[in-house]
Amino acid sequence: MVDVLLGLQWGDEGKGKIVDYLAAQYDIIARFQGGPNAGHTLYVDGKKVVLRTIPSGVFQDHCLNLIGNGVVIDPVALQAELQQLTDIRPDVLSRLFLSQKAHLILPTHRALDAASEAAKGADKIGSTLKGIGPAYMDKTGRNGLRVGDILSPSFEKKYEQLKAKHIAMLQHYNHDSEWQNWEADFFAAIEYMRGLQIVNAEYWIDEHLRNGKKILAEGAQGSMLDIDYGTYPFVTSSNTIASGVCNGLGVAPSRIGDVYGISKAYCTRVGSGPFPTELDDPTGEALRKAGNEFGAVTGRSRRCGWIDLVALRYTVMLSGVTKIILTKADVLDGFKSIKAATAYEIDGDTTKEFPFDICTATLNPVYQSFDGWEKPISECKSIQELPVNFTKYLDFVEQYLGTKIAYISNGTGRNQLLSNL
Ligand code: 2SA
Ligand code: MG
Repeated sequence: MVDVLLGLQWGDEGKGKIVDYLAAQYDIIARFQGGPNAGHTLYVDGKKVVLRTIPSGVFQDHCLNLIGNGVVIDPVALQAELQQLTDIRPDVLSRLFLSQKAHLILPTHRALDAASEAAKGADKIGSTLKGIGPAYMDKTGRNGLRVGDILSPSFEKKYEQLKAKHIAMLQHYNHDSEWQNWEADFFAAIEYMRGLQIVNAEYWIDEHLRNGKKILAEGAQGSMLDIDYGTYPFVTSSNTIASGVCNGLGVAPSRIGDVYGISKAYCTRVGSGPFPTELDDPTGEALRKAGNEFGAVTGRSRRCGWIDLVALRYTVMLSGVTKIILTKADVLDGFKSIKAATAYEIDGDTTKEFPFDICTATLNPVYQSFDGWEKPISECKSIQELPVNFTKYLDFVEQYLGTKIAYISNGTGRNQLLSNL
């Protein structure tokens, strides 16, 4: 079976720490969507490492790591990341595999991303500007270049053809860019990638599954950024929910096992777009400070607010989540009172459904309040030690979502993860 781990909010739920913990139980960790817009933070031997394209199993000596066909790869970013990793774990390359069907991010994709965002002005998406959107556009537009193409003698010709199209588009945008200065690095990185293990990934996975290997599919970004079900158009360009695993790895639905959904005990969003429970006040500021809410890739400060159970119930439903993992619960330690949105009030009507017109509706969350807890949960070593008020909050969330909260992360430390199984 292929188990899935994904974010249930707008990204940055703390997936890196959880996948690093769960990786011990798996033989293979596979990324199925997104690209270097992801930032999965791990602490290895006390050192902070941010993974962007590489699966989070690289620090487990027994784990193989696959970058699946649903991922878009920036060769330059991949090479830089791998060089940093091989300093820490020299054997990383022998355990890394790339799908030949994964698409490439070209220098001109990055230029187009910047041009498109600049043209949107105040309506900009808040993209990480890594070229993600334009690369996926070329994929669905049937113009893209894939990893397998780099092994063909006609690669440069295909590259020039696609680049010519991009140059025409950039002229339309009339946007200044230095993409010409990025081409030398791009081709050096392509040469580097030719030395990596490029595989027919759907057969590779099938063979491992037949041999009884356990695979964990590692999601990036979050469910509310899904291209189909997120807060469109303020989303990323891939399917971040569980169904993305089938397309992004070539795995049949009948082979999907557990779906681990990660949610913070509160909520954050980076970039533009609707965020119903956002707190643009001192409480939001206190959450940002306590939770150190700044982007792993771009360093951007994250918007903060209370947990949104309407949105969570929606994403738990979309992915058929079997186990919830609640992260950063300790961040709420210092708060006297904690809230959870249980419904939305829109034009006098109350709903528990996530609405279509989320971008235009005037919406007020309906909140349930909880008393803060008597002692810091960061100090608890087991579920039994948790303060009563925290347990009340936990039970409420579990019942609202109708899904088990299997683990609670109560600090950044690798051992600060309480099992509730
Ligand atoms: P993009 O880059 O074009 O896919 O951006 C489109 C929207 O998706 C959001 N997005 C993210 N949101 C949270 N975390 C992300 N990854 C990094 C991290 C972000 C960072 O893990 O910390 O370092 O700032 C991520 N990637 C994309 C983005 O904000 C847009 O709203
Ligand atoms: Mg992140």
